[in-house]
Amino acid sequence: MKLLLISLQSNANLTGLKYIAANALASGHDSLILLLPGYLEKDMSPAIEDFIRDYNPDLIGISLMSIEFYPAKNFTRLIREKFKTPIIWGGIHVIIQPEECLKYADYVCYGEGERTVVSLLDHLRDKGRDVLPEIPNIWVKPVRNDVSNGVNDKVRILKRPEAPPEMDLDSLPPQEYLPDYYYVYHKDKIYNFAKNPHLFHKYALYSGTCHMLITTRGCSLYCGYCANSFLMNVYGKKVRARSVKNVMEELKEVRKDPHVIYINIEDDCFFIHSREWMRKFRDEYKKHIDLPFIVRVIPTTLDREKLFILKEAGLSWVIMGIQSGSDRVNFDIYNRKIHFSSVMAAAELLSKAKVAPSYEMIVDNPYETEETEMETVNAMAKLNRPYVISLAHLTFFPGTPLAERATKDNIVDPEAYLSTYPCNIDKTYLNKLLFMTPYIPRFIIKYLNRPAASRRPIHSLLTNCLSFIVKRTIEPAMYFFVTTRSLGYSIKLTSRTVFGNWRSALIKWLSNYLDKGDYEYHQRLLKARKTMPELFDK
Ligand code: B12
Repeated sequence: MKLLLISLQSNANLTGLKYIAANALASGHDSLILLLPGYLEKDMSPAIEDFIRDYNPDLIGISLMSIEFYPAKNFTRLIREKFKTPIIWGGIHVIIQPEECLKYADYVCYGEGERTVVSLLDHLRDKGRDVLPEIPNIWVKPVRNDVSNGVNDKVRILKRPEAPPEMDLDSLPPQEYLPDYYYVYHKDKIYNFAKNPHLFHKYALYSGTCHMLITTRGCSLYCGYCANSFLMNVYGKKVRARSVKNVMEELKEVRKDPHVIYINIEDDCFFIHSREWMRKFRDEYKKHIDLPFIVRVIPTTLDREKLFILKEAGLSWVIMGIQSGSDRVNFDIYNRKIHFSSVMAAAELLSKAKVAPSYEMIVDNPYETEETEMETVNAMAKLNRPYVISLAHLTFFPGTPLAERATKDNIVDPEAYLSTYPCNIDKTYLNKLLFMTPYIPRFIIKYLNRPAASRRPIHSLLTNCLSFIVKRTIEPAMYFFVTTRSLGYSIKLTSRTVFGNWRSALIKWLSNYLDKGDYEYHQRLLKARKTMPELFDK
């Protein structure tokens, strides 16, 4: 059977779909992945239509995060206009809104897709489409959707029981860096990525110089804003881990591509691995991979010994979620039971290990007060330097405890999360100041960090000027400095990173320069609201 997997994400980093495709292939089916970066057009391009017709899939799978809901709804309509192929939707948005998604797809996958999709392909092959599948994780509607006649949302939904999450992650074929079954729609044509690596480098994050992987699934925290707090209800609380051997199998293949100069481990909490795992990882990684790498850490799990083991293996960047400098906000609003004192201790360790620290903060939270925002600026100014900071706009994803609270309190537009890009943050005085905390002298921060009532025009002027300069010059310079420092000031490693990454560095600098967040996505959405208003109807 032939499976066509589609992503409408704007970049080419697709972990989940690569896993699904690899597993379908290993189970004797055929599979292709097609990336349609941000496709939100009224009509289907002839190149895409020809591609689907030539491949003639038995099943089309669409993967979506919430931000891709409108593009997925639109593209499903376009498929229905031309083809009769059954469509399954999967991904995080489907897990949080299965019933809504089933208005558009024939099937939705309520959970992990690797084995589920194979069971569905087997079912379609053996019993045909008219027999309703009874497959764990697959929700289905007895009557076929017909988008041209309106959606059949009145029809009873058959919810099949959930499949247990994959406990043995090692049993899944590892994802590849650039599989030969991966295609992209670019300038009205479809290209095979492996045959056109320059295109993969164009669409992949960090120009494809970074291979992204996950070594665990799940998280040890239950933060009120995070999808993990919802996923725990589906997958359970246990964090599932891959073995070092299995991770190395993936990385050894990736290492063969000279374009890859960094490894980016995307786990929510990499430090959940035992010290023994870390030691084994260090030995194997140094021997076979020996590239700088990035991990994410929860402040309370940052163990000194593990950190130094990883440092010996080549750890370069550590991304740590702090979210707020106010314990009140972290505890009472985010349900994140981490005192700022633990953050300070973790930051001190990172500073001793001379890794490059990047701290993630959540802003634009309607529950915050000016006082808690100022507290955050104060707290962040106390952390060991150097570090860089990234701010994300608080998005209320349905299903999360915080979204439920905000809906009850009536302070959030329940549809906003479908078009909110976290990098588009509000340009408020205190957000600008927070962004500058790692880069400007502390006495200036102290001088500027004051409530609106006591601010004078000079404060706003100074903050605006400094923020302009910091974004365009000091922040990029700091990135360069912390990277170089984390690489032990090695000229070889630094020049490889700088030259290898020049394109993504330039793009980041330009987007900082223009200060527009994800401008392109917003423009596309605005245009679609005019040309296809029906797409946005409930
Ligand atoms: C790695 C990661 C990324 C990577 C790669 C994403 C990818 N598509 O692979 C990158 C860096 C690109 C990324 C970007 C963003 N991310 Co992100 N990301 C993650 C993270 C940490 C892990 C995802 C992952 O690899 N999981 C492991 C794989 C195996 O699982 P999976 O992707 O869920 O896929 C499985 C199932 O969902 C299902 N499935 C998936 N697709 C399909 C399709 C079909 C047909 C079927 C049947 C099944 C199926 O089967 C898969 C295999 O088991 C999650 C957190 C989390 N815990 O999920 C956040 C998360 C998914 N990201 C999130 C967000 C908000 C974003 C951004 C919008 C914002 C940002 N942080 O910048 C951007 C948007 C990207 C875009 N659209 O352009 C949110 C999404 C919430 C939501 N409701 O949409 C999450 C959940 C984190 C959170 N804040 O709660 N992200």
